[in-house]
Amino acid sequence: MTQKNKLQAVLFDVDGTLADTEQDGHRIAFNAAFQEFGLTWDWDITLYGELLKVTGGKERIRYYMERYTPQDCDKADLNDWIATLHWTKTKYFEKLLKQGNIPLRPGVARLINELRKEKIRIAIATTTTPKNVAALIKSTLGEEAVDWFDVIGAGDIVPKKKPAPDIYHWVLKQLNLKAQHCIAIEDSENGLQSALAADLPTIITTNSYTQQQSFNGASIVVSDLGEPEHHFSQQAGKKLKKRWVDVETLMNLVQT
Ligand code: XBP
Ligand code: MG
Repeated sequence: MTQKNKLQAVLFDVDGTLADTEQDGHRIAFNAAFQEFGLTWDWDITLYGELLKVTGGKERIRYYMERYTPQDCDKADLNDWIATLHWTKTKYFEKLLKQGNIPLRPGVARLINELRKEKIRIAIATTTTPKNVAALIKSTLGEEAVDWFDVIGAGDIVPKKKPAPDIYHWVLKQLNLKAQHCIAIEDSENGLQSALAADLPTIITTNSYTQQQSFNGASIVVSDLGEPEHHFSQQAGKKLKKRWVDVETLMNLVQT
C-alpha cells in the first residue's frame, strides 16, 4: 500500500459535527414532545448543555428524571414510557429537519464531495436515532445521498453508546477496515473518547456546547472544517499548511 492510499475511510459523527442540531433541533423537539405529553418540563439552552453529557435521547430523558423529577420515576412501565416519549421527540425532530432550517456546518458538504471524488469511503458513527441520520442527510445533501455512506452506525445498534468505543468498533467491522486506515470527525469530548478508544485518529470541530471541553489526544482541534474562502481557526494539534480540511489534510493526519 502506498502512503497516498493509506486513508481508506472517513467516519463522521452526526450531531454537532455534520450540523448544529442540538440547541435548535433536538432540544426544541424534546420540549415539543414534553408539551404533547402534558409535561411542564422545559429544557432551556443552559440545562440542555448539562444534559448533553449523557449521550442518547432516551438515556438523557432518564438522567433528567432521576435528577430533576425523581417522583416521576416510579412508573411500572418506565422504559416503555420513555421510549414512547422519545419516539414522539423523534417525530418532531424529523419535522424540523424537513422544514430545512438546519444546514450542514462549514466545509462538510465540500469534504464529502471531495472524498467521493477520490473514492475514499464515508461512514457514520453516531448515538442518535437512525431515522434522524437519514432525515438530516436527505434534507441537506439530497434524497439519494444516504446511499453515499457505506455504513451508517446509529442509535441502539450497539448497547453501549459513546463514550464507549462500541459504535466505532461496529462501523470499522462493517467496513472491514483497520482504525489506522481511517479518521473520525467529532465535535465532543464523549465522541473523542469513543473514537480514541477505538484507536482512530480524530479531528475535532468544536461548537458552542463543546468548545470548553477537553480534547487531549485529538489530531487537530478546529472551529469547523473550513472552506478555501472561509478559513477555520485552530485551537490545538498538528500545524497545518491549509486553513481548511480537505482530502490532503486528512491523508497527512492519518500518516503521522
Ligand atoms: C448526539 C447524541 C444524541 C442526540 C439526540 O449524538 O447524544 O443523543 O443528542 O438524538 P452524536 P436521539 O453526537 O453521537 O451524533 O434523541 O435520537 O438519541
Ligand atoms: Mg456529536
